[in-house]
Amino acid sequence: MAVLSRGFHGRRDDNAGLPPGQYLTHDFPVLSAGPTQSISHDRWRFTVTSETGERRSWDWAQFMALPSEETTVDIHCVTRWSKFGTSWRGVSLDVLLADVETSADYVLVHSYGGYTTNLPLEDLLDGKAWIVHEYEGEPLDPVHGGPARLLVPHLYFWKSAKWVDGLQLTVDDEPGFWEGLGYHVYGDPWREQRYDGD
Ligand SMILES: Nc1nc2c(c(=O)[nH]1)N[C@H]1C(S)=C(S)[C@@H](COP(=O)(O)O)O[C@H]1N2
Ligand SMILES: [Mo]
Repeated sequence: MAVLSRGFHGRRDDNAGLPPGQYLTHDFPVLSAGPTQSISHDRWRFTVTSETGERRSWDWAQFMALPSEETTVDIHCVTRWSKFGTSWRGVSLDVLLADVETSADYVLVHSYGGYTTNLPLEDLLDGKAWIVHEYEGEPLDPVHGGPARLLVPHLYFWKSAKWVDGLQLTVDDEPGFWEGLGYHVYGDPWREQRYDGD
């Protein structure tokens, strides 16, 4: 009798790995608070600004010359869809922040188009976040934030700013776009921190 491997699909077959209140989706929804930004590689820049106003900036060629890595992660949107095993290529924030001197504890992430989102600096460090420019082996589609977006998979996906253009290091935790509209200041999907006060 043939023994069928139940492990072939692994946990992808069931709800293990799904944070509370989430459902699994296999397509890739697009959620944008405004229009898709169209940023050419010529115009693209990524700038880190410290709390003292010191700046560090990369153009596209400089950014692409940095060591990049592939990462495969599960993502969780606060509108309750989760997607397992998404694979990306990008530059770790550990690389981009390596030479930045700061005593700030928070970051306000800025995007082309004006979107912002906030998080503690430590949530961007130690292999937890990337500026990604490829999805599933292809250049990142503009609807999903191309040419480059932030990827912080351990927090709700609204923290993963599309069309990212910089990080502002801040001493205090300053609410970004959704955080200012009542969403949770931190947004841990495992603790179901959807809204302010959760
Ligand atoms: N610049 C920008 N980044 C953004 C958003 C946005 O509206 N603008 N939406 C956020 C939200 S709520 C989610 S769920 C994800 C959606 O990413 P996707 O459209 O690639 O699925 O992007 C996040 N990053
Ligand atoms: Mo979202």
